[in-house]
Amino acid sequence: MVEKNLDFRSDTTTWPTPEMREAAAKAAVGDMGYGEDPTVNELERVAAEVFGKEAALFCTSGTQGNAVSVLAHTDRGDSFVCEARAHLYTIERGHWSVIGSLIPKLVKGVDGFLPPDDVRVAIGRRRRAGPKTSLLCLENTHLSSGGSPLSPEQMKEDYDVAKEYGLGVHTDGARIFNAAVALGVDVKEIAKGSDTIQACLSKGLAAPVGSVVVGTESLIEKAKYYRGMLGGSMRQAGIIAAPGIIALTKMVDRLAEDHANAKVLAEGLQRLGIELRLPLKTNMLFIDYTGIGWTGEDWSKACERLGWKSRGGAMGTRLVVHYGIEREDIEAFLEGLEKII
Ligand code: TLP
Repeated sequence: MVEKNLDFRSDTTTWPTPEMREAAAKAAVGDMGYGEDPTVNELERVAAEVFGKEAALFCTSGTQGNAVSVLAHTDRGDSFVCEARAHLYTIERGHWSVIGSLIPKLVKGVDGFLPPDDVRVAIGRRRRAGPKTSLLCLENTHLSSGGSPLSPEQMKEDYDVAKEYGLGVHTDGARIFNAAVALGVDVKEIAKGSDTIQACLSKGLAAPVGSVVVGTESLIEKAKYYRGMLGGSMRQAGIIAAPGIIALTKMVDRLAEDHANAKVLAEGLQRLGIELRLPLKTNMLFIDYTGIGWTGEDWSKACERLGWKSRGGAMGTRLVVHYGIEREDIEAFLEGLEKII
């Protein structure tokens, strides 16, 4: 039985599965600072294997995973290239600036994809006199373009440009498994286009806490140093790592259900006159209810009446479909909404 979790705000709101709760309770633990937590070590082994990379690092969150990765690739004062609306640039409190003293060079993406020529221009600009550009950051799926997946071919195109100029590549793969499932490819194929990848365990995969960073031994070693600096060297963390192992080994394929349910939701909303601001690609919808004359407050109140959590913005809002939301819940939501409209 899946515990109902009628919350459209984000897939960060997912609750652990009963199996995860049991695994957490029974997890073997040790001091992670000494490298002695067997469950954390196992999670890192599994993560490296799943992505086909040499090593992995368990981090407290996606933000921490991105921060330690960016720091591992760069020296203070370097610049890095990233998409203009990338989560790590716009939302993560500027760790790259505050801790890394890094200078961002922004490229406007097309559905999250950075056109290779624009990446070249960004790297090349002021190359002789400007700061050293050492890193290209990608985001897959790309949140601001509606959860767009980047294909292995797209990743490779940007990866090749980065390598032409001697840059490292980091991917914010908070939802990289949504990309793999939507594209029907093994995540290893996507991972080939990046030196490090941060993947969240606590979004669609439903683990309660954490992210993994995967990459080469040497980059992971550097990232580990920065994880310690950022307070991420936890102690008996096996308790939170155990659900992470289940996330990686048992929760990936079911993301297809979320994508299918998101499609049912999108079609149902469109029938009611609520538009999609961006094409649906994976598990998130960006909707616009102004066409039916609704305000954000109308939307929030309607959702509250129907027992759902969703915050309406002035022009529309984001709805994320995830574990804990099933087909019948979407259908009941649409029926209720129709009556209110
Ligand atoms: N995204 C969250 C919010 O920003 C709170 C969300 O609800 O979508 N990369 C991407 C693409 C993300 O979407 C997020 C979180 C992160 C990184 C950061 O992960 P956490 O929240 O674990 O630090």
